[in-house]
Amino acid sequence: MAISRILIANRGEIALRIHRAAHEMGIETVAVHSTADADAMHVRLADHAVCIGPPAASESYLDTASIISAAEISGADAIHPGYGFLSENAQFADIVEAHDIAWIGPKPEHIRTMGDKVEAKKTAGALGLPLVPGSDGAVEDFTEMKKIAAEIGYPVLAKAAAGGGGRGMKVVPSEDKLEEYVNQAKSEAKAAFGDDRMYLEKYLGNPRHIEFQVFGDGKGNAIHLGERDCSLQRRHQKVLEEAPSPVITPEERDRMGKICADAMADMGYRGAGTIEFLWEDGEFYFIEMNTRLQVEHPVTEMITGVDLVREQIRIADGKALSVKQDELVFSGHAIECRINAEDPWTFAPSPGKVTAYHAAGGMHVRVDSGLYAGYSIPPYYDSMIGKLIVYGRTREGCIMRLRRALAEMVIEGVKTSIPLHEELLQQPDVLSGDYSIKWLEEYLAEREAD
Ligand code: MV4
Repeated sequence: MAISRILIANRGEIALRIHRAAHEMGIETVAVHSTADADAMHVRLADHAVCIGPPAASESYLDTASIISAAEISGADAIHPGYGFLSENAQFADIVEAHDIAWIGPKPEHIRTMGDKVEAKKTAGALGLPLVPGSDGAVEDFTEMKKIAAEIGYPVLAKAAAGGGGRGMKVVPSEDKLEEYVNQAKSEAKAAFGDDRMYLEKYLGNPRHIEFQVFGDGKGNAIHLGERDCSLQRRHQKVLEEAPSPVITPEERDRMGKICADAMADMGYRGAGTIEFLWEDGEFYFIEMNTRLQVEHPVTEMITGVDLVREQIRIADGKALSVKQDELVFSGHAIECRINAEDPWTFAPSPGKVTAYHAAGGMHVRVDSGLYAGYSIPPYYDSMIGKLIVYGRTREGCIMRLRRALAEMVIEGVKTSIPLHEELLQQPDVLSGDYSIKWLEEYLAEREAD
């Protein structure tokens, strides 16, 4: 039976994004929401809405039993998890499938494998992806660790197998600090994940973060949709993303993209995935794979014309990918600015009532947001309230249009990161594309000092 009613197990702009794709395919939607989100735009637009609990995510958006019950009572035949929340929870994916509900996501086994960073790296290496030099799996004792670190060469980076997003990570400058620093990372990992297995990598001092979008049909066919450059980030939160990367040539894109797509075909990967690399001195080094749709997916959609959520739904419905690799054309440039309800100087969250709202528009301008005048941004969740995504035939044209669009945006009543974006788009290094993962935090530290 074809998918006819999708339960959206998420909130905010991504819930709206999924609703839009579903309705364009003639599929009904079920919004599940906490009491704090009863007035959300996607809840109004959805065909059905079920309140699943109080504001705390642990009692609503992360409550698997409530979500499965909502799917059963509303007659949903599929669940889309969006990003965050339950999107990379293999056990939840198992439960969904055990209830004969289509899971709009990767096979649970692949979510599980990639969630364990040691397993992910082993798998990636076996599939032919280039790795950061480091230990072959988790390392137990310090004598062994010192031997491996000496071989790799200091500085090394100790990473938690259960980590990701920068937690349980520590740079070790020299052997005399190894035991102390690894023990710090271990206790952080133990507290955060209940798992303190550690592995070692060569520490890359000034890399870019470049990730490839991939898609598999779960039957041995896979494509790549090029890369995104997400180097501009603060405290592991991306701020602005672009596609293509300013430093990747078409030849390099084809070469690495093919390596990624072949790897996904080999593993029988299903659905959307992102293969994350660090890039330094012209070389790619695999670090992690995300088995979900990502916040920044629209920049890829802008330069390929492919609706990634539509593809996710098609694949979950047993259909083929709607585009073949040799039909894909990468055209022009796209940049996304994440708009957060926060102070653009201190980054303090700024929830509250939106007293006026006007979205930018015009050619090649996309605003993904559930905001409207009179809406109250609840204080319980992530501060991202929308995304402005702009396309141009060239990177320069894209930046000119993005500045124009940012100037058109009106969000009153709360502070937003729009002024930060306007400032960033005046910086010579941003304009030239000459930035690494360190650039933004160094820039903000200088701004602080001035
Ligand atoms: C690294 C690295 C340098 N060398 N691995 C941060 C979170 C996790 N996704 C991997 N991370 C890093 N791994 C080696 N061998 C630097 C980072 C890193 C980082 C990576 C991508 C984007 C932003 C970052 C900010 C700080 C550190």
